[in-house]
Amino acid sequence: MKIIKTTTLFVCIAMLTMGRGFSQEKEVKKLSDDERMEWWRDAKFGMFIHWGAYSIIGGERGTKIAGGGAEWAMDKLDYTVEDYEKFPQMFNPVMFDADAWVKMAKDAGMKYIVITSKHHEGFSLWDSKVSDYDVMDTSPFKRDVIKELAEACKKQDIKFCVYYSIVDWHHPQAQGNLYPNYNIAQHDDPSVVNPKFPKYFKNYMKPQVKELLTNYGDIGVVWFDGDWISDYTTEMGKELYSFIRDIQPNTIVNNRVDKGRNGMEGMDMEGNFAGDFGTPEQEIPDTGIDSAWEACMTMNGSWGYKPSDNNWKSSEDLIQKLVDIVSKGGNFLLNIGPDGFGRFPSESIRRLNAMGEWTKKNGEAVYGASASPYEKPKWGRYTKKGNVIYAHVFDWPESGLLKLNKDIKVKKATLLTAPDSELQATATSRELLLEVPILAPDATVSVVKLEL
Ligand code: H79
Repeated sequence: MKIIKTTTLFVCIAMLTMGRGFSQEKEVKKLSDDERMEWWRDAKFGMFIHWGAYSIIGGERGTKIAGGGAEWAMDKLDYTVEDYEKFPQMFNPVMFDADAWVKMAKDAGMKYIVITSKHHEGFSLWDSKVSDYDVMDTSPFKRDVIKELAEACKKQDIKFCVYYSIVDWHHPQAQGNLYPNYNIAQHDDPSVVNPKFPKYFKNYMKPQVKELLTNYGDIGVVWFDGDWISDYTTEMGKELYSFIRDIQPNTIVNNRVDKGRNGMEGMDMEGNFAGDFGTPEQEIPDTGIDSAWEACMTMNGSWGYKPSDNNWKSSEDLIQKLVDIVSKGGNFLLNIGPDGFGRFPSESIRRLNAMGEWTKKNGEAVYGASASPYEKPKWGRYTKKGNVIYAHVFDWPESGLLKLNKDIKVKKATLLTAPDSELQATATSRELLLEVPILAPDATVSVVKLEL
């Protein structure tokens, strides 16, 4: 990561918007990289939202069901650009309620929201002046989704962030001209490029990103995707990164803004690449990583709404994944795919509720915590915060004795949910044995607080 000196430069950003909410002039203090990343490092848990015209399709066309993510419906179900346009033309999610969405994220213990402002399909969910293929001009809905969500986030004090796809299957200067004869094997084929792509980058993509950064208040993160296409270059990536930081100096940008990402594993290869954090997709690294990273993951197997996919991860699994990620120094960006009416799937809501119950009781061991210096124990994970180690126990010991790493010099041990009753510890030559109740305090992950 780049080191930038702390400056006290004050940057004046005039946020001129048509509507209410973000039309104030604001003095923004330019933060050091460390300060800039602080909220994000501490947040640990965010909500990804994949929502677009594909949410109407649900990954199905006649008897055909798209394999993998349903947000790829246009490509996987062989729509032409013209055929596909009918979906944005019917996008009318009358049940969309930004306040309710944000509240569900907050109640789950999530600290930020990343919404797909435009996915690969090319349809923009905000009032874009450089596009007619947006929610105001193409759809009967005519409500600026990004604005409503940004305002709801501001009201409920949760960071608002946007996903933006570099890939655009609709724009004629991007991949739009390739349909319907485009197939998945061509997506990263260096010979399949649009010579006009630099025009799309300059006259469409950058102005769109600028709109998102000027009309909707503070943007916590800009989360790019589609970095793999051969049309997109590292020069464009670096230009885009500084373009964003010039508009909003404290915005965080993921590493898919550049070309350094090492596949789905998500961290950068060796080299000089722009971007503030790595983006493992649908996987969690085996061990801790020293630089900033965020694992994004689906609750079933699809990012976009896909009712045929019932392969839901259990709430227990999701809570343990959150702990696993935090114990390795990362963030967890967990996805929701609302349907074409604007509803979260009930299966997702149930899982959010379970995670909220757990984080409400055990949040102290997660938010602001970092990777532990100790080896991964057999029964669970460790996280660390200042002078405290939290032992997250997935498999509660039937013996009533929890085996801790012998290097942990415990001054005081308690269950996180019972701070008044101290637990007894006995050191042997090989381990530290902690006497714990026979019954696990939490069915999913019980947390023991170890003050050093
Ligand atoms: O938005 C979600 C997915 O739709 C998006 N990223 C998450 C956050 C995503 N798009 N594509 N992929 C994930 C998988 C891409 C796999 C790739 Fe390839 C392998 C891209 C290039 C090589 C698949 C195979 C696409 C082209 C060839």
